[in-house]
Formats: sequence, structure tokens, C-alpha cells
Amino acid sequence: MAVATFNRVTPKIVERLCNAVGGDCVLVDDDSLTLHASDETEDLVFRPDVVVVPKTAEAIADIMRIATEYRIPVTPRGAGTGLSGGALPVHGGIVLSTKGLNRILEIDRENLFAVVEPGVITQVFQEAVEAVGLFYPVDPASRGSCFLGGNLAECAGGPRAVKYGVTKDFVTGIEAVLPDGSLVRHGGKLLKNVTGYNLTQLIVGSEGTLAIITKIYLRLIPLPKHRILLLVPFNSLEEPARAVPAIMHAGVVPSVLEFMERDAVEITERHLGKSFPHADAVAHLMIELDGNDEGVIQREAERVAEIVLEHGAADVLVADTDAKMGELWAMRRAFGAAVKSESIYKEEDTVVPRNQLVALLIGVKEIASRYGLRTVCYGHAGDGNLHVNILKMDMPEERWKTALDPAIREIFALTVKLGGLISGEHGIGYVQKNYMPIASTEQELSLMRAIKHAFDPLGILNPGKLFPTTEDQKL
Ligand code: LAC
Ligand code: ZN
Repeated sequence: MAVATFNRVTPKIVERLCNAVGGDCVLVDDDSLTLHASDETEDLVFRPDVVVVPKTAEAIADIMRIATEYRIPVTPRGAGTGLSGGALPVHGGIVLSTKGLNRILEIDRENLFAVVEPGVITQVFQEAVEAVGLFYPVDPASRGSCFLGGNLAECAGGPRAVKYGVTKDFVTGIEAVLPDGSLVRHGGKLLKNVTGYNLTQLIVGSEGTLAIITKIYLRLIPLPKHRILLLVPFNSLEEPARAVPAIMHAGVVPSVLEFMERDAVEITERHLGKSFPHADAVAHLMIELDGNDEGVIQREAERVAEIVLEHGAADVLVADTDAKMGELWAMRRAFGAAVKSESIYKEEDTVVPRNQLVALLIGVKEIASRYGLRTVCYGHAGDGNLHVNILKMDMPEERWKTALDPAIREIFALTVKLGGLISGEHGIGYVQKNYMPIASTEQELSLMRAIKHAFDPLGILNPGKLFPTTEDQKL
């Protein structure tokens, strides 16, 4: 793929943008540029030339037509909670924020569907559907601030995927603006659709590189009436990882099956100033069961308790009130922020078949110790999705720089050897793109490049992401 050349945003282009979408939607002040120069990814800053905050799909189309005319890079941005640098304007240009498109357009209770705009906060949406007895189970840790559009772009997962699936499993239709400013619609309130290629699913998870999502059709399900949360401490890393496939094998499908090692818990205790039961255990599983029949859930919880005890659990703690469950969830959701506050770090988002979790964990620890690196692991064990945080701590800068990349390469090579891949839910974005060849063949990459070219022949939409840097590129 030829390297795209871009132009800078001139005052004339700013004026064109203002005329097209209204001056109040075009921001060039220092604070706005700084705010949109970074996201939740560790320590990266790329300032855009201008930030636009359109309120309609038509305004987005106008912006894209101007960007196409002048060959200006455009980086779509939701709430900026991404962990792979997907929303960073690495080539400058325009950051296009979707926060102005924030309406829940419809909750259709007859068909169990919702139609929403991309700038709706995930938790706001969850609460709106729960208020009418419905359920949108996708529950990323950042749900209080992330946007549904960003969840689609990255195909966000979260802890409930083990039973309910990830974002893509709920998206049945989409409206989006292509880089040339044309509007594409695909799918709708349809549970089945094999009418040609699935353009909806192609755009979901495409990390803002193919199109800008402007309308989303989401499938809903009835809200389960009851849930129980179990917290299970273990005195080794291997035992909880071994218990995970055993639970699934017993015919119980928990709605959550999370793994966390001691360091994640301890760091979070310090960060929040709160304490976690059995914080000194080597690792925990956090297991949620949900459903409509309280008796069934109780029996499933008892069965799960038997299995984990057979696998070496030191105890089984039951959180059966909203307050107790809320406390545990608040801790769990804070892991990412807590790791961030502890040290400079780099987060990996490995995913393997769930019965390979033990091998992955043991391998990660072995690789890290060879490089003298500290790792803190936690994640969605039911999905085989392990977040491996590599912490710098007080390692001298030079050693950190030399050790990090080869260690990551070894971890990813192991992941692939175990039948896994290098991102389960955070995306490739900017920070993982040069590791893509470890996971994807040249043939796969060239098919992906051809798809990118079909959507975005000028390469102006979210450039510098997903594809490995070639020799003639700087970013
Ligand atoms: C979590 C985010 C980091 O699982 O994916 O907390
Ligand atoms: Zn996660």
C-alpha cells in the first residue's frame, strides 16, 4: 500500500469546516487540542490541528468531503477511553469527536431492539434499557464514560462475554459515513441477514479505519431477574486457571468468570484506599451467575463452589446483595486505573482458548522474569482473555527500553503458539500495530489492506493504525 501524503489544516480549511458545520462545532483552542491529543493509552501525545464536534451524520459527511478534497487525515474519537491508541491523531489533522451524536433514538420493546447514536455513554444506555426490563450485557470496565460508538469501533468485550458475547454479537445494523462523505446503511432490526457480505460486522471492530459510525442497531434481551457473585481465593496461579474449563465443562455458564492475581488486587486496594476480602490470596476468581429463577442460580452457585473447592480454592465468598456486589465490581473496574497509577506500564490484551490460560500465565511469568520485568495479570478467564500489564517500576530507562519490546514479542509468540491472538478486546490501534505480523500472515494483512483501500482509497481515515509500519513510513 502506497504511503499516503497528507496536508496540514490551514486557516482556510478551518473556515470551510466552520461554514459547513457551524463555528461552535470547530475547536482550535489550546485546551481542546490538548484534550484530544491523548486517550487512556499509556503516555502518548499527538496534537490534532483542529477538533470538530458535529451533531449530525450530514455534518460528518460534510467534514469528510472537505477532508477528502484537501487530503487531511481524520481520526474519529468517542470518549477517548481506548487502550490501544486508536483515537490518537498520529498524523495530526482533524479529530472528529462523536460526542455531539448522543441520542438514544428508540428502544423497541416489541422487537427487542434499540437504535442509538454513537456518542451515547454505554452505562447510560444500559440503564435506559434496564429501566424497561431489557438488558444490554456488554459491560466494558469504562462503561461509565465510554461511548457505544467506540465500543463498536473496537468491538469491546468486558466480563460478560463468557455468557452473552461481545459488542459484535449485539450489532445487527449500522449507518456510517465513508471517507468520501457518502452515507452507507446496512442491516437493521434483523436477527437474521445473509443478504450479501456483512458490512455491519466488517465495520464493527475496524477501529475507525473504514467508516465513521453514525447510527447503531442493537439487539437486546430480557433483563435477568437475579444474580449472585462469588469471590474465590486461591493460593496458586495455576489452580484458578485450571478451574475455569472445569466450571464450563460442568454445564454451568457463568455470566462472569474473571481472573485476578494478587498484585492487581493489592495495587487497587492502595489506589482506592479500600480493602478486598482475602487480598493476600495468590489469585482470585470472580464468578457471577444470573437468571430468572433464584433456586436455579443457588444450585448453580453450589455446583460452582464444589468445583472450585475441588480445584484448590481456599474459600468461597458469596456476595448476594446489590451493595456487596457493587463493592466488588467497583474494585474490579478500577484495576486498569490502579495499574496506571502504580507505574509506567504497557498493557497487552492476549487471548487464547480458555484451556490454555494456565500455559499462558506460566509462560508470561517465565518470560517476564528472564527480562527482569514485573507483570500484573488479570482478565476475563472465561474468554481466555488475559490482560498482561508490564510495569516499569524503578527499572532504569535504558534497560526498560531494551527489555520491553523483545519481552512483548516473546509473550505474543507464546500466545500464538497456544492458538491465541494478540488482542481480544482492546484493538490493535497504534501501540500494537507493529506486532501484527506475529499474529497475522502476509496474506491476511494484504486482504485487510485491500478492504481498507476499498473503503478509503486516499487513506485519510484514522491513518497510522492497525497495519504495521512499512520501511518508508515514519509512524
Ligand atoms: C478491564 C479492561 C482493561 O478488563 O479491559 O479492566
Ligand atoms: Zn478487559
